Amino acid sequence: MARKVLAGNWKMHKTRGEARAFVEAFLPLIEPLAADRLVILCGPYTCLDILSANAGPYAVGAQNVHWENSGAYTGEIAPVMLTELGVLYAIVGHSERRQYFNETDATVNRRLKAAQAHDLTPILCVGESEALRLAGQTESHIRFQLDHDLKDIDLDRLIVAYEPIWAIGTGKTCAPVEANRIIGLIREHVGQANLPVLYGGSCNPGNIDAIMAQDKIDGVLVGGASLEVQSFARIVNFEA
Ligand code: G2H
Repeated sequence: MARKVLAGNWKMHKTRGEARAFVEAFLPLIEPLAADRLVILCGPYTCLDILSANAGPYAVGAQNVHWENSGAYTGEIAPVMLTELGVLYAIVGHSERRQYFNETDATVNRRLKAAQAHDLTPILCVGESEALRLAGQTESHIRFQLDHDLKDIDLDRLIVAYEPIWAIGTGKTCAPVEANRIIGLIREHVGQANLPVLYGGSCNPGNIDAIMAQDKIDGVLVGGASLEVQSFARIVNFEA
C-alpha cells in the first residue's frame, strides 16, 4: 500500500531557534511513526539544515526551486543548493507564488523539470480561485494547469497537491467529498493510476480524519496547522 503523505508547509514562518524547538518537541510525538505514513517538513531555506540534521522520522522539503544551477537570479534557490542540504522534496507552483510573485505555468514547468533532474521530488500545487469556482470553471482550470505544468515531466516522480485557493488560510475547508472528487479527476486527467494527490487548504486537527477517510486522497499539504507542534502531530497521527 502506498504511504500517506503528511506535508507541512511552514511558508515564511519560523526562525532557526523556533525550528529547532519544533523538531525537538515534534519527534517524540511522531515516533514510532505508522509505517503507512510519510511526513515532510517544508521549512524556509534558513531552517533546512536544522531540519535535515534531525531527518529520518520525517523528510525535508523546500518551498520552491529555480531551474538553473547558478546564475544572476537574485533571491532564488538552485536545486543543488537544496540537495546539498539533504532536501528531497520541493513545493512548486504554490498559489501564493503564482499570485504574489508572478509564477506562471511556464516557469512552474521549468522548475518541475529542474527538480526532477536533480532527484528532488516536486510537489506541484494546482487549484482554482473562488471566482473560477463560482463561474463553474474549476475542472477546466485545473486541467489547463496540469496540461501546461506537466509538459515533459516524469509522472513517476511527482506529487500533486489540490489546493483550492479560496480554502487557503481562510478557515474555509473544501468539503472532503468534493476534494475527493476533484482529486479523482486530477489523477484521471494525468493518467497515472498511482500518482499521489494531496489535499491542501485549511486542513487542521479537527478535519484531518474526515479528509483522510476519503478513498482518493493520498495525504495533505498543511500550512497554518503545521506550525504548532501538537496540532501537526495530531494531523500526522490521524485516525485511519
Ligand atoms: C495551503 C495550505 C498549505 P493552509 O496553502 O499549503 O495552507 O493550511 O494554511 O490553508
